[in-house]
Amino acid sequence: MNSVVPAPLLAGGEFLRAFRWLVQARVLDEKLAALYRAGKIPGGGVYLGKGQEALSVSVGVSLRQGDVYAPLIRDGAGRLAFGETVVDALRNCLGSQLGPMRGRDGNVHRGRPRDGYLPMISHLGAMIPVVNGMLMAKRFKGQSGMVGATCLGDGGTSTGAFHEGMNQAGVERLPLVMVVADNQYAYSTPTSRQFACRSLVDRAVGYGFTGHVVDGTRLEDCLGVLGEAVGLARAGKGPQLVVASFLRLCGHGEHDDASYIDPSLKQSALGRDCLELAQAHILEKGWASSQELVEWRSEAVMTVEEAVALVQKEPGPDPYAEQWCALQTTRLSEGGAS
Ligand SMILES: Cc1ncc(C[n+]2csc(CCOP(=O)(O)OP(=O)(O)O)c2C)c(N)n1
Ligand SMILES: [Mg+2]
Repeated sequence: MNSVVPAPLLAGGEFLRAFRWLVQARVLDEKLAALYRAGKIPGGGVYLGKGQEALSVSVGVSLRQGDVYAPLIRDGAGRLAFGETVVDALRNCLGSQLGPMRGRDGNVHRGRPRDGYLPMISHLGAMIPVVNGMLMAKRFKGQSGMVGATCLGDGGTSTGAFHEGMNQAGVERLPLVMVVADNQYAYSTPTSRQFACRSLVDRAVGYGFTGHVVDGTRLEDCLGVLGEAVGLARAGKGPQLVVASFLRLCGHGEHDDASYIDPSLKQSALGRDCLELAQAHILEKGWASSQELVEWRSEAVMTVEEAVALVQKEPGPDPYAEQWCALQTTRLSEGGAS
């Protein structure tokens, strides 16, 4: 059954908290793009979340300690809201030995599994069975009240891993919140070449999930729907599928100019920038002044600049001196020391 419950009214404080993570994530992304163009990112690509931060941050703020979160490449906002620091993100991207993957990764495959924050394997559905496995392990240990959330793009829903993971979560009635970011393209493939159902939320019925749809450009709606979906999963109401619609406001990665994106989509409601809409919402509600919005952005810029200055002085990994475990939490590796 698909949810038709309207999003609950949000208090300003909750909205502003999420908004500030959104701004921090946008500013961090902008810096990463600049560093990439300057040839300062040793590990490869930079993938931005521009346009989908409202959805991403809503996942991060809806989870709590003890939950499992497996973000994907466009989830910088959710990562920060779930507890990743700007310094940790930059250490990973700039190859610092002190980063969460000890300088072995270089972009988005970072995490801290002991904190329930999983390093990404792939963008195309591989994390669903991993989250399912963690939720089942917690269940076998007698733990309850936790939720696992992971994200996927529209293209990722065409994969076998998505089907297997969804089916397993449905059969086991796991507290999984599956968040689909339908950003209209998988690399350059439009959704018309990706699926033939009316909406991806229709798939919820087939897998035994409760389905939710949300306008991913509106932070207030995303917070309401994610809060509801996470609450239902936590209360033992089974797995939840949230499908959010918006447009990817950037290339697939910083190497891609996105010239194939249909210009009419950019002009449509899907093409609105969630950051601009959230700012307008704050001003309309009187929760902050224009001056405060400017100051918050400046603070976010300062946080990023200070972190870059710190991390750029840190050493990279020394291949002769170190053991090859990628994770900083080496006890998670086979035979690893504490
Ligand atoms: C098995 C495999 N095939 C192809 C790729 C390259 N690839 C990474 S992301 C992506 C497109 C994903 O599109 P979507 O799921 O819509 O997510 P979005 O990029 O829009 O966030 C592709 C083709 C890959 N990582 N793995
Ligand atoms: Mg997509």
